Formats: sequence, structure tokens, C-alpha cells
Amino acid sequence: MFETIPAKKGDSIVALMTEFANDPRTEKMDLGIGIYRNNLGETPIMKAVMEAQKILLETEPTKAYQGLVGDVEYTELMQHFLLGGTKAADRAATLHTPGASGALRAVADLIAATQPDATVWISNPSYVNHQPIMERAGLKVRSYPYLNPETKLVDETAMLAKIAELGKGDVLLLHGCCHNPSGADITLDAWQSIADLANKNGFLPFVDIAYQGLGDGLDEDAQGLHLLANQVPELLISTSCSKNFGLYRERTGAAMVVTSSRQQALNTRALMCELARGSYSMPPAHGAGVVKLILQDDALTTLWKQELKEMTARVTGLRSALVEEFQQKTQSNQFDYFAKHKGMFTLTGFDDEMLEKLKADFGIYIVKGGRINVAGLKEHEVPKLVDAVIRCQS
Ligand code: PLP
Ligand code: TYF
Repeated sequence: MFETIPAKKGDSIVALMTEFANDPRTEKMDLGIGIYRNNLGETPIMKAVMEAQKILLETEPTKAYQGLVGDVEYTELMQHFLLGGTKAADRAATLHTPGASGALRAVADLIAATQPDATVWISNPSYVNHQPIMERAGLKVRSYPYLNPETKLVDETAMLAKIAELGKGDVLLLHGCCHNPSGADITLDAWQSIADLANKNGFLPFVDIAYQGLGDGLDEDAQGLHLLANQVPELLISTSCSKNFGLYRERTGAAMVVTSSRQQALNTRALMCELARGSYSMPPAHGAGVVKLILQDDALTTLWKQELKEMTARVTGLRSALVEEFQQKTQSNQFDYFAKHKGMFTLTGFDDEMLEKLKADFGIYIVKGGRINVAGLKEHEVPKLVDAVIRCQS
């Protein structure tokens, strides 16, 4: 049965992570996979998460199944966290999922079950797994222009021109904030234009928000999502606790649907449960249990928000340091885009040859396409990275 399966390369980001781990050099730099690291290069468990885990360990009454929705209290808290105060709050329903990946697939399965001919439009470029997840669910995927390779910022004119062509049967997948891989986010004006176009032409917006709080702050990063939630009749959302709670391997996320009525939302979620039953059945409980304890407790919420702010400030500080160092050493502003980007990533556009040199000569690991995980840098490595880039460029 298995003899016809060809050897495969797999996910290039994960492959790079393995290659880095096997590199014996001590001075190496992992700027690949999107994981937050502190200035020691570690990804520690957040303090609020540690506290919540202790409480959970002492008080968790059972390991019995939770049901297909997952942890219901967690879904209510997450829905309030993302949509509370918007006009969508009382006509939305939430499914607890294994990470945002699980949420993306849950939403994709929902689209495939209700509108099998739909086309999902993703940004060019987009998160490496957007296309495979949508296609595995049987959906057609096409892309809309996003990044201007010269400025490394969003070409909103080109993006909106393409979006203006979408209509019924089209799903527009947007990054809520901290665009992966580019780091370039759209303006609030562009979010408004998208809302207007959705209302005029009938396409369905779908916001994937996996880095809330790692850009300008928890509220600020959700402004575009909130604008849509207040203005469009229907909306799909996938979200993740992997980055902002640091729960990566616990696989903690949520899928939300905003429909025209509370009843429609519940019916939709029931269908999503049925679809989940056909694959993983129920999501893992631990991460959601931790998030729930944090969001239900004022002191833990404050502690969590404080640490998240510190993480974000570290990345913003690194971005400024990089720009300063590049300005000094190149006598130009060509790398100023580092400070204009949000979240952990910056897409430099460095070509394969340059990435190979950075890896071979300096032990610097960067994802294909030139995506740098700024959060993987240590402060003292900034000059080394800048020198290496300049040397590899010339
Ligand atoms: N969406 C985006 C834009 C991402 O960058 C990621 C990756 O971390 C995900 C979704 C998947 O996140 P998770 O690890 O929660 O499945
Ligand atoms: O883009 C990233 O680096 C993160 C982590 O198959 C990731 O989103 C990357 C690849 C993958 C799963 C997670």
C-alpha cells in the first residue's frame, strides 16, 4: 500500500528548525520558525501560565471528555475577548480548536460543507499553511496582491483593486495583525474599504488573528477585526493562544462564526461540531483550561498582559536597534522597513543565494523568501546580523 509514496521534503520552516538544531556551531542564530524568544534565546513559560497551571493541577476535577465544542467556558471567554463590545457579540458562536491551525481547518470544512464551490483568496505572500489547509478541505485557493517588494510595505491600491472584483462565493482571508510572513499590516482605512466592498459585493471576510498583542497592543491589534465585526453581516475568525499566551504545543485556538442571528450561529457551530467529529473529535483541554483561569482572574490577567507587553517591547526595541545599526553601517535608509513592520516577522526579500551564504558563512538561519523572525534575535547579535547582511550583499 505504501510503496508508491514518493519521498517528500515537507514544511520548509520545520525543516530549517531541524537543520538549525543539528548545526554544531555555537554562534548560530535561529531566525526561522515563528516562536518568541527572550534575550537568552529561550521560550519560557509565561508567569501567568505557570500560575494557572499550578491552580489547574490542584483543582482540575476530572479528565472526562468535554464534548465536541471543547471547553465551553473557554469559548465564551474567547468570544468575549475578541468580539465583546462589537455588534457581532450576540450573533456569534465559537468552537474550541487545536490551535489556529485547527480553527483554519474547521472554518475551511464549514465553507466546503456549505459552499463547496467557494474560492478562498489569500494574500501574496501568506502564512505557509494557509493554502494547504484550505486545499486539504477541498477548496479552491487564489491570491490577491499584498506586498510591494520594493517598499516591503502593503500595496493597498493593488490589494483593494483585486478585492473589488470579489463577490458572492468568494472568501477573503485576511491576517488580523502582524502579517505572516511580511510583518506589513494594512491601515484602518483599508479595513474600512474592505468592509464597504464586502457589504456592496457580498464576499465573506475571514480574519486569521494569530498574534494579537504582539503588534501595537491587544486592543490596537484587533481594530481591523472589530471594524469588520461592527459593519459586515457575516464574518469568519480563527485565533490562536500559541503566541500571545506562549502555549504553542498545547494546541489552543478557536474558530468563530458571526452570522445574521444567534440561532444561525448556534446551528453553524453544531455543523462545525459534526465536521470535527469526522476528524479529531474534541480538542485538547489543558491549554484552554490555562487560558480560562487567566481570563477569569483579574490578577492573572494583569500579569499576563504585562508580560505580553514586555515581549512586544523587546521585539520593538530590536527593530529600532536594527534600523539604527543598518543606517550607521550602510549610510542609507534602505532597511528602515524593519521598524515599520509589526509582530515577530519581517520579510526582507533576500534571495536563496544570500540566505545560503548567511547560513553557511555565519550560521544565520532565515526562512526561504527572506523572512526574519526578529523575536529570535538577542540584543548583542544585532551588529553581527547587520554586518553579515552587508557582507553577503556585496
Ligand atoms: N495563522 C497564522 C497567520 C500563523 O502564523 C500561525 C502559526 O503560528 C497559525 C495560524 C497557526 O497557529 P497555531 O500554532 O495556533 O496552530
Ligand atoms: O510561520 C511560522 O513560523 C509559525 C509556526 O508548519 C509554524 O506560524 C510554521 C510552520 C508550520 C507550523 C507552525
